[in-house]
Amino acid sequence: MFDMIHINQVGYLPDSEKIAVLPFPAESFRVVSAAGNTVFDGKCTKFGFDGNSGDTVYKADFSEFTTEGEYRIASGEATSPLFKIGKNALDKTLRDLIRAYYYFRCGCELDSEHAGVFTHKACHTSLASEWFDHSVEKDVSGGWHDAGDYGRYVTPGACAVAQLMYAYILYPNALKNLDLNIPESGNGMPDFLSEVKYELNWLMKMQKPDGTVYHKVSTAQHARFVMPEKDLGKLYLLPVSSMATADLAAVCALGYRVYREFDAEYAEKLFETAKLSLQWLDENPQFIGFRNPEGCGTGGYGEGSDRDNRFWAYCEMYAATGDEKYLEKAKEFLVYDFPRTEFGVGSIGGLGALSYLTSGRITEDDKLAEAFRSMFISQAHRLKWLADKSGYMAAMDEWDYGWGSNMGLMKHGMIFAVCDTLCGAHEFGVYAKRQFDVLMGVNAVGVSYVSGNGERAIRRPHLRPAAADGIDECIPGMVSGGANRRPVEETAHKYIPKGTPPMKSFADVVDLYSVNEVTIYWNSPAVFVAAYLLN
Ligand code: 9MR
Ligand code: ZN
Repeated sequence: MFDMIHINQVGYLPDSEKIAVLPFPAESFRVVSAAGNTVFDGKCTKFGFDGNSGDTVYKADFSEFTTEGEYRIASGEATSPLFKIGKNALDKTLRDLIRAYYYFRCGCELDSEHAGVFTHKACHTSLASEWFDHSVEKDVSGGWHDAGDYGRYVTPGACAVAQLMYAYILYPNALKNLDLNIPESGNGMPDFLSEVKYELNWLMKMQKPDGTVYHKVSTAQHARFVMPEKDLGKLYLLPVSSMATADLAAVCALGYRVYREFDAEYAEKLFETAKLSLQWLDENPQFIGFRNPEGCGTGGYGEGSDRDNRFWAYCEMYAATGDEKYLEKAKEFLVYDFPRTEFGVGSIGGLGALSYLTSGRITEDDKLAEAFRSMFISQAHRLKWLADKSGYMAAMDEWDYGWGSNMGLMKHGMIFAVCDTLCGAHEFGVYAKRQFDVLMGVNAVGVSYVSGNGERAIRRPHLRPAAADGIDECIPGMVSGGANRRPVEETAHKYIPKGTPPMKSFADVVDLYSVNEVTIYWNSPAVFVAAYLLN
């Protein structure tokens, strides 16, 4: 085993904090240029034992070195992957993280002009039938595949587009002028919003005339590892849920706020869609959960309650309209004790709080706004405490290393960013950056969890097109689920021996869906954090 130095493998903005982690005893380190010259010398500091990795780590802080260029960190014989220092060091990563959504698109051809080598024919374009009444057929083509599988599920889709729209609301400078090279490029709307619109259009198709919303559309079982256009199984619309109904109302009301300035007619359509679902929610307070019916094996995304979803929907409608009756409704849900700082999937009340704080409707000593801010701040204090006691500066406890742990990591980054941007708690900003560094390689396996970004980036995610396309190179910009201390696959122990510490419970292996899958709602919090850093 060779010694490896862990670093953000894409790099650092010149003035940003820069800390490499060495999981072995070291007194000093060097910053070495790509050409092999030492350009900076520094002393390491001992951090000590890190429980989640089992490593005793040393840190190399070279924040004061700001010269743009490409470097490695070296100490003795050990080196780090190559990384950049520069104003543009993170640009490709942000763009790739967003362009990943183009690769997730369903229902259209991905052509070589926009997809490069990762083309495929239009997929999943046939009509879908209701699961319990096949005679009811509907066109619900479009949207993004959820993940490594080809299902399209409303609640995770709503969560992803909401996080993306909030990234846009809070960090427009990083996003509005991006040229994403998608078919809509040049149409007068920021490319970022055109990509998000692709999913919103699909979400609206999932609404029934009475305002309720189908929970998902998928084949009965997950497809084999084939290209999407080869997945020709019959498509089914699965029963409506009150979570899907509330989430659709919420994202459409949010979309109304975001798209109004670019396309009034589209914004109006979003608004009418939101109103229809919200009206159903008003008249139907009962919880309609979701469980896969017998014979359906695709993603379930069940939830135990819809109160957070309903709370979020009313908050968004208030933000969209300023109508106090929606605010009163939202407040009614605050008697329940769902988390107020969760940005989804599954628990989404934090988006209601974000909605209120960004509504432009809060007054100077607004009590509710104060309450939401202090909830974000107290959550950030807890997370800061975790990050400070982590050798890798990860705001993660042992239990956070479960299925999709990188979503948790990035959502914690979002909390820190929100504290800086909306709560006046600027001391948390650097912690958002540190979570991003962890994702990009400052972690116990020395892996960049974003495909195509970093010398040691993941290459074999559990992603059907990436595995079936016969192309060795991986589709870029995909965020892997990451370390999972309880992988569910029978073969997992071959790659991750029993007793492996939580932060090391990772393997870049296509079969391990509970470790190395990718999803639209694991990319979205990473987009949010990267946009925060680049705004
Ligand atoms: O992300 C989900 C994870 O939290 C659950 O434990 C797991 C099992 O229900 O399902 C995950 O979601 C998957 C979904 O069911 C289907 N698409 C891929 C998702 C990520 O693995
Ligand atoms: Zn498809």
